Amino acid sequence: MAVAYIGLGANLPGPVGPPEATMTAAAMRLASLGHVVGCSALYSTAPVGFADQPRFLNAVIGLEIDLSPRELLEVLLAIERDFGRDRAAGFANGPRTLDLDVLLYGDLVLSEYGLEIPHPRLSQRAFVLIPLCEIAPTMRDPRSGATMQQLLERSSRGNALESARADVAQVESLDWSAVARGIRADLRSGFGADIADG
Ligand code: PH2
Ligand code: MG
Ligand code: MG
Repeated sequence: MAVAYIGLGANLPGPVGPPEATMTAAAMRLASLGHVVGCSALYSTAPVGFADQPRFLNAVIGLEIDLSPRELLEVLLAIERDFGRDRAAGFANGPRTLDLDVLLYGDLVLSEYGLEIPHPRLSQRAFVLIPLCEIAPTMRDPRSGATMQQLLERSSRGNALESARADVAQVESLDWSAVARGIRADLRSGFGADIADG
């Protein structure tokens, strides 16, 4: 068993509806893969890397799973496809119906074809670090030894943390809250009860 943190992102409508519907349905799919140890709020984020596209919705979920990193990647790619992701039609940093990234997998450091863990751009991306810090601020990046909180502070040293936070705004979503509450209810009834609320 390992605890993996998965980043979710979406900024195009897909088969189940707008990005908000995709994110909530994808969160339920992820929850079914293992035992959820953390679920962030939903964030509306300014696009990074390619500006001329809609804002993204982003979130992070922590999952205790019984899958190898490669098996997890394959499952995430299959879920992306189920939610309309067409990699042949897309491009790097471009718009997508659903993006599921392995951010961390325990303290594993791995660099293989198509799979780099921790995620290579983890430490630069406020849209990942802010939701990660919400659920696991003291977790350490196995490469640098820095905590997620430290990575967030360092990433926004050039521009102010305030402006990084303005680009990553928590959104109220009844659907997402319902899913997150359901996941937390599972936590309360299971062995993750100590991290249920927050
Ligand atoms: N994903 C990217 C590129 N840029 N920007 C935001 N705000 N959120 C994302 O998830 C995102 C991005 C490539 O995966
Ligand atoms: Mg990504
Ligand atoms: Mg991806």
